[in-house]
Amino acid sequence: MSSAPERDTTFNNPVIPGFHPDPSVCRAGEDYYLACSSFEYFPGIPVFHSRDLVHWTQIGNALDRPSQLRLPPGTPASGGLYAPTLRHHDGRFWLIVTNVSGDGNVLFTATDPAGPWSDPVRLPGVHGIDPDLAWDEDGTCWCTVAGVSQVRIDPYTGETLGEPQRLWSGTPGAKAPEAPHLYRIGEYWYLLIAEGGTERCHGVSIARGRTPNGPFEPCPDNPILTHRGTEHPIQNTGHGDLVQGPDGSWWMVFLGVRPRGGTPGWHVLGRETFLAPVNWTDRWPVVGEVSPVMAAPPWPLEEPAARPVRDDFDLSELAHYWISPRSRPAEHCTTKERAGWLSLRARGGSLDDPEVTLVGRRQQHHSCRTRALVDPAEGRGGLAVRFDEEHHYEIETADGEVRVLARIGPLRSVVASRPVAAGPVVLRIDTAVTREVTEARQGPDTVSLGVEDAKGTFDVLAALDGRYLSTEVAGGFTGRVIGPYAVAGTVHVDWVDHEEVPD
Ligand code: 6LW
Repeated sequence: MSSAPERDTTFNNPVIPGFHPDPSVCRAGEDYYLACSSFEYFPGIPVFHSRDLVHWTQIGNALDRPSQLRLPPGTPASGGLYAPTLRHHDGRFWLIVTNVSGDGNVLFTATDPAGPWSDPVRLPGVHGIDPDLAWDEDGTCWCTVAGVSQVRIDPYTGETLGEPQRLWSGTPGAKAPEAPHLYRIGEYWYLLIAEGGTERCHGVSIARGRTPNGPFEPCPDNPILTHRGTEHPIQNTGHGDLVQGPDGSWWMVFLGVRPRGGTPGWHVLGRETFLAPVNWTDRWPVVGEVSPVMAAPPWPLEEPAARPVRDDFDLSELAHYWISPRSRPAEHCTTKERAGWLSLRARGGSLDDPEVTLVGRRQQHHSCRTRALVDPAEGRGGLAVRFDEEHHYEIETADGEVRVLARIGPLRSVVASRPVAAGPVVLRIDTAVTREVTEARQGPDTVSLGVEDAKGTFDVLAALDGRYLSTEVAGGFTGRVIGPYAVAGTVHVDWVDHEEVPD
């Protein structure tokens, strides 16, 4: 008789690695859905599904058409779409988010969170970022924003009903009370916020009241989550959202970063989504210990979805994880021009420009390998690691030559070049995390860029310090994105491999 399958006793944190910040989670029956910020990238607001809160599969991007998301060329890196809130209410899914470079606060609905989502309902009377939605027993909808203030809205029309009022601004002296989420749990309304700023002082605090409008009494043990001032390998923890597990227990998703290297430590993957258990004492939440490897929750974990290394571009639509800066017009990015290939037609911009033709995916592992078979016969392009327009490394090919270029702030350099045989070429970028810090100023990783010959030998043209493609250097709210691009003519890409290389 076959024995029962071994149950997972642990899970890895982050549960959604790579640049997936500001997570908002909701439960619908036995299904869980989660959405994250996406800033200047199109499509925007990745949506994930899980049955166990641990294994998440991207099922779409909520804003995947220009009528939902306009990010003009003037949208700055880390502008665009800030923190969303995702909720399930009255038989439908609701997503509210701030486009800081466009229409401000906008609200979308869907019957299926995989999409399609509606066109936006604008909320011109709601001022502030990090909008939250909560409904009280009589169906009144409250919209709460960073600061923290609240206004009643009609979620169907976007109309504000009454004047905004200030609720609670967090711990006296703590900066940036933001990311509010309001919950009715038992006899209390709980107001969860982030405070301290999204950097190393980040934390989660909570208050409770008898009505959705307060007054709110702060938890005596605030912050209920922070790693500020610790050696913890997961830093900047904050921006949480609470959800009940399948067994009625409570859990919190939140953002964190994993700095690497010497001091001050550099995080290259952006702010990632983590999970922690929550218990209750005296009707206050107590967040459990957070670690890179966590004890599994007390219910069976699903088999994680297979993640193929190779994307062959055999489908008419791109996989959900491919994103582009600000826009991705079909005439510049298509798999319909050459069957089984991705064709990238340059828009005249380079990686230094806001509207470069680039299709990238979030780097999700500190040590990883990305390879692409690129045919430059009709143009110039290659494979890039992008942080933003001022911070990127790329291996580029055209006219029988490959070259490595680096952009670091005001500095731009052709780091290396060499001739290459005409025809399609395998371009490769490896990132290798700094395993052992032997001196204070050591960077977080090394980014090696080169070509691969027919035998798979990696011919490295340049090995560059990865600190310059990190948030601590580049600034902002995103993380590394890796993928093919075109800067002249049309470049065809047969496949892209992206895989973790065990540390
Ligand atoms: C987001 C705010 C924050 O709106 O950073 O970490 C901003 N928290 O809540 C962008 O992610």
